[in-house]
Amino acid sequence: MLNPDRFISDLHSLRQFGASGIGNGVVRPAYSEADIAARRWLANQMADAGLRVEVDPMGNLFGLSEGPSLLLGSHSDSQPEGGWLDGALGVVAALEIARASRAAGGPPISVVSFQDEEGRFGVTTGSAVWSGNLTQSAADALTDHQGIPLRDARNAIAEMVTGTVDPSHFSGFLEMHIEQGPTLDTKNERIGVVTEIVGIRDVKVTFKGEQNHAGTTPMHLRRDAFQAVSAFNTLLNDRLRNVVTPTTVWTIGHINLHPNASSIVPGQASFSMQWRDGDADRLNRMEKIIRETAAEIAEKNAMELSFGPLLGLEPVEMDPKLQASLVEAAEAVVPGHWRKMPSGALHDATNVARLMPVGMVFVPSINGISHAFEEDTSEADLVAGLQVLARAAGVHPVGSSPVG
Ligand code: HGY
Ligand code: MN
Ligand code: MN
Repeated sequence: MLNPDRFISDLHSLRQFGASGIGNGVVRPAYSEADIAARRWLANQMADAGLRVEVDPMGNLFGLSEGPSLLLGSHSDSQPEGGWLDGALGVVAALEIARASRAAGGPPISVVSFQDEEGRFGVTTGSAVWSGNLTQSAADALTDHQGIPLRDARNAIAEMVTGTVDPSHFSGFLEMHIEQGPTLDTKNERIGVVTEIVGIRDVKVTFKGEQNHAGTTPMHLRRDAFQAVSAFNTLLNDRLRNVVTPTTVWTIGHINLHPNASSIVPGQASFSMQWRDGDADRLNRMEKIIRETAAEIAEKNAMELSFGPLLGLEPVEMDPKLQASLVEAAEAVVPGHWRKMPSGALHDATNVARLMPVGMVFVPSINGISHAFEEDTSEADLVAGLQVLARAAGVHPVGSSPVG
C-alpha cells in the first residue's frame, strides 16, 4: 500500500537540502552542494527501497528495479530561486510508488531524478544528454551565467558516477509535476492529464556599444547598450503581435550589463531571449523576427551584435495509451475534478519521449505560482496526485476511495 504520510514526510526531508527564503523555498541548482547532498539522500532512499542505484556521467540518478520496468521520476535540481515541489514532487512520488509496488509484488517500477532540468547550463541538459538530444561534448561546453562550464561543474558529482544507464530497461516514463500555472487552481480542479508539452527556444543576445562617462557623454553621442536592449524589446513586442497566439510566451529573464555601474554608460548588454509555443513553425517564425529585429536595432544604434548558440526542444505529444491510463485513474480518484491540458512548462518527459512512450500528470499550484519561493500545493492534492500516478502505473491497491 502507498504510505501518504511517508510520502509527505519525504517531500519535507528533500526540501531541507537548500531550504531558503520564505515558506518552502529552495535554492538547489545543478551540481551545487545542496543538489549533491539531496542526490545522496535520494540514493540512500532508493537503496533502502531495494532499488539498484546508478548515477550516469551527467549526474542523472536512477533507482533500478530488476528486469524491464516502467520508469517514474522527474528532477531534483531547482531554479536559482525555486519551490519545494518543482521536480522534487515527481521524484518522491516515484520513490513511494516503487516501495508500494515492491511490497505488492509488482509491477516493476524504476525511479529517476534527472540532473539540471532547470537549465543552469542550458535546457533540461541531464535528460537531453541521456536521451541523445544533446551530445556529452556539446553539453560540457555549455556555461552558466557565471561562465562556469558544465564540464567543470559536473566534476563535483564524479565520485557518485557508476556509468551509463541503458534506456532499453524501460517500457515507458510517467512524470508527476506541479502545473506551475493558474489553470487547475482557478478552475478548482485537482488533476491535469497532460496532452502535450510546448517547444522552446533560448539564445543569448549581445549588443556591444561604447562604455563612457555617464556625466560628460551627451545623449546624442552615446552608444548605450542598455538603450539598445530597451529599443529591441519595444520593437520586438510590436513585431511579434501578428505571429503569436494568447498562449505564446517570450521572456528576457537574465541580463548582464557591463560594467553595471551607476556612473558608466553601459558598453555591453548580454541577455537571454527565450520563447515557447506549441507550434514548431511559429517558433521558427519568431526566431526569424527576433534575429531581424536585433540586426535592425544594432544598425540604428551603431551596435555590434552577436548571438550565442540557439538551444531548444520541439513540442511533443504525450502517449495516448498512457494518457488513457491517467484519465481512468483521475476519474477513479477525483471523479469529475480533472481535465486534459497542455503543459506551458518544459519537462524531462520531452527528452524521454524520443526513447519511449511518456505521460504526465499535474497537480494544482496555489495561485499558479512557481519558480518562486512561494510555490505550493495542498497536501490533499499532492496525495491525490500520488494515487492517480500509482493507479496509472498499475500499482494497486492505492485506496481507490476518492481522497478528501
Ligand atoms: O522552464 C521550465 O519550463 C522548466 O521548469 N525548467
Ligand atoms: Mn520542473
Ligand atoms: Mn522548473
